[in-house]
Amino acid sequence: MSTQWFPSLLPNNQQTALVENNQSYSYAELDHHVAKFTSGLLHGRSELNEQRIAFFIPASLDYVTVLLGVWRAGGIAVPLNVASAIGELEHYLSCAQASLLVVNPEYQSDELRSLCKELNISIATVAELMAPALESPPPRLTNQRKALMLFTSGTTSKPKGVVHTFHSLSAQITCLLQAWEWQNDDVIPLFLPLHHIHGIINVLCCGLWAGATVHLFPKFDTETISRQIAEKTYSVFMAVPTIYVKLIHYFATLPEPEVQAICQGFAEMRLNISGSAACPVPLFNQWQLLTGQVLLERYGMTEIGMGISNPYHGERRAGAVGQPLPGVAVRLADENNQLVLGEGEPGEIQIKSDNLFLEYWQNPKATAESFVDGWFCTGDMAVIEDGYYRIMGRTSIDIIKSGGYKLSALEIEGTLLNHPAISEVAVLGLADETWGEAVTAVAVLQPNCSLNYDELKHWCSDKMSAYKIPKRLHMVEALPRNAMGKVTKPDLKTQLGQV
Ligand code: MLC
Ligand code: AMP
Repeated sequence: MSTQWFPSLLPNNQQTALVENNQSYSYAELDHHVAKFTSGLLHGRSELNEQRIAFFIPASLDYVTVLLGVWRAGGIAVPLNVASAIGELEHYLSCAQASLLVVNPEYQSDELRSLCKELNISIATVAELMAPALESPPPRLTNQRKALMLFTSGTTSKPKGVVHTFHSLSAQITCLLQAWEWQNDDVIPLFLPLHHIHGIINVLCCGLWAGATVHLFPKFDTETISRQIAEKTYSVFMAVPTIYVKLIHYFATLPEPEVQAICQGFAEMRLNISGSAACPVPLFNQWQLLTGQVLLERYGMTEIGMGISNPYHGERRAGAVGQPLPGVAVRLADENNQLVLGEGEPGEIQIKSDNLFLEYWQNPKATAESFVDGWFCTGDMAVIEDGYYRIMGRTSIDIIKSGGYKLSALEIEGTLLNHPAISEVAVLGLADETWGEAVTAVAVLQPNCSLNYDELKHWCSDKMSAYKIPKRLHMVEALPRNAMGKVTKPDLKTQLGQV
């Protein structure tokens, strides 16, 4: 296993690197694509000097070509959520000050073109950028160079750009290759969104660095993926809990022999992983009952990569996330930042590791505020029980986890307040069997106005990514507020029947 940064060192062999729509691409072919794209991107320059190259491309050979090509050329890759609304894209592109947006031909809407024109950003497809591969090797870059910018919802209203370096990404990948024993004969389906660390690092980059095979899907296509599983195509499966729930719901629609075949496909894999959100204990148990697989649950975050994991060998405990990964130091601290040392006592998870992000893009204040004495404060609460960490929740009620996506209640409230019928609104995450938490809006209407759920959903559809749109709407006369006028969301949750 190479300890160097892999995009410049893809093996020149015939092993299958990627499969897209039944078309296979060997590592040699991928390398050649990336070389041509890098050449076109450089366009005679020696390197990109950390220019931000954004891309708006679903999981595909093109996506991988752009990601690796930008890294080879010395740019910062900014993969964008392909489900974004135009207003969200405007924020990402202007915050990153991207110089170029690489798009799929079918994603080049007039709206996107005029946005790029307004922001002075060039726009091109992968095919347009391809050029004959350079004879000379790609530029040599130090591993402190900035490599990747991902947008994450914080407690503040607008998503911040989380910047990782080649160093932090290499540390994250090598740590997982070791902990989960990646092999070059592994085959893994990749259906997770490719603007988040889970899909990009845990699946795609680990797979490619290990020399394994990654099957690309633009979204979670239950039927096709289940068929492949029944045919024993895959050895490893990584997903958010919602996907395991959706699979179980899907099984209920199938004849028994088909369910048996899919479950047998899972049974024969070497590893099933769950993460990005809490895996409920009943789900963990049900999965084991159906497939024989003991889910390996792990805990991570955009800023830290993966931090804590149940073991590959040894006890994988339901409801717990296990122990710190190799190279990750974890401590728990109370609200006064005093270390919590006893088992069973809750504290905020704080992390020190080579895996950590470098900074929030052009936001030194937010970066500094997220560290205490060199420890990154995750905002997640945990306890240690019998040597394993168990996540208890988050310090902020304004962070919602829905189907593995981290959402800012304040960002959604900010948009909903523009609705002409809404006078006041509070957004909450309420417990939900499928999504973990379901985005719920509680609104006070303007005098003489009315609003129903379908109207709200329709109004939201071009203003936010579909998965942020509230799943429920409650109307109230007034929101509960404390003496300072702040909405007391825990009271609101209680009013809605949740503790
Ligand atoms: C889709 N929908 C969601 C949703 N995903 N609603 C709430 N929360 C979500 N996460 C809605 C759509 O808007 C649509 O609504 C309906 O569900 C069907 O959409 P779909 O696209 O067909 O859904 P599906 O493909 O089933 O998507 C579900 C999912 C997806 C679970 C596959 O959400 C997903 O890929 N989640 C993973 C996110 C992830 O990778 N997070 C990792 C972040 S990194 P309607 O009303 O129009 O029908 C991180 C660090 C770490 O957290 O530790 O990993
Ligand atoms: P993101 O900012 O999108 O990377 O999401 C990171 C957040 O996901 C963490 O801060 C946790 O709140 C949550 N998370 C990730 N893995 C788990 C897990 N196994 N259990 C509970 N929460 C998790």
